[in-house]
Amino acid sequence: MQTETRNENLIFKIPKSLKEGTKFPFCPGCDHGVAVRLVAEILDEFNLREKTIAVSSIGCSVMLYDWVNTDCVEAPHGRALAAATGVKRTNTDKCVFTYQGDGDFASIGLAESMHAALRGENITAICINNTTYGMTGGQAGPTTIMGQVTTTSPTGRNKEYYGYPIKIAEQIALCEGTAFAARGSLDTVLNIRKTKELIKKAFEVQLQGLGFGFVEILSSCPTNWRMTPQESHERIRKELFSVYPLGVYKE
Ligand SMILES: Cc1ncc(C[n+]2csc(CCOP(=O)(O)OP(=O)(O)O)c2C)c(N)n1
Ligand code: SF4
Repeated sequence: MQTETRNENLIFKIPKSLKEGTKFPFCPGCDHGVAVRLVAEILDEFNLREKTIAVSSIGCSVMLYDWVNTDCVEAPHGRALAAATGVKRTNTDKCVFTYQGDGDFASIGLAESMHAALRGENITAICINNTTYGMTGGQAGPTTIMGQVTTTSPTGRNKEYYGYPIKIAEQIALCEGTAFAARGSLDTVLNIRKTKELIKKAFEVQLQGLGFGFVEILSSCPTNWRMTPQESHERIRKELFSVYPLGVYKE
């Protein structure tokens, strides 16, 4: 008779920093789930679960509050980094991070985001760039690329009517208070691994008290892009990498 051998290290486990038994809150194939898991794995690895206060925002990223197994506050409508500033300044021994969409971070809350970086707040900020307002139905957002068709740019984004997209990581890197700014992607396993290293760095600078740590993550929105998950990852490679190059912009 054959004996079954199990290598426990190869069995996928839910990080302790995520609540077990929570229903997957995102659309099938959405990369938000991968991004949240990476953050949770890092909190586990740094043994930060008991010391962390998460700040969720508005948009699909708000689902973080149902899922993360740390203390959490919600600061909707672009105010995540303003709220996180207060949370961190009154709890200097805690690890504080925000989890925001590109619309929340770079349009609705651009002033709050930019000024937190300029002030060098000792906070980690994660921004999911899916080039659209996901939760509200796929409208054009600050990161919608030129020519992209959305529900509010039915003939594609053009400079005359909509202006140009914002390159968030590059802009945040220009702020003097920024200690770390980078852009990763979730389109392949390799890029997921690299993105995890970038998020780790953004937490490390906070733990070392160096200032604002930021990672922008290129992420799919299969529902509003009207694509399969596979096609969405293809789109990231074909259309987004040239506009939003991956890499570290400030360290
Ligand atoms: C000032 C303001 N305008 C509009 C809205 C409506 N709103 C709620 S969620 C959302 C989309 C957020 O999109 P994004 O941050 O890109 O996150 P995603 O849903 O794509 O993850 C919008 C526009 C709002 N909450 N506040
Ligand atoms: S609408 Fe888009 S970003 Fe939001 S959960 Fe669905 S696929 Fe993800």
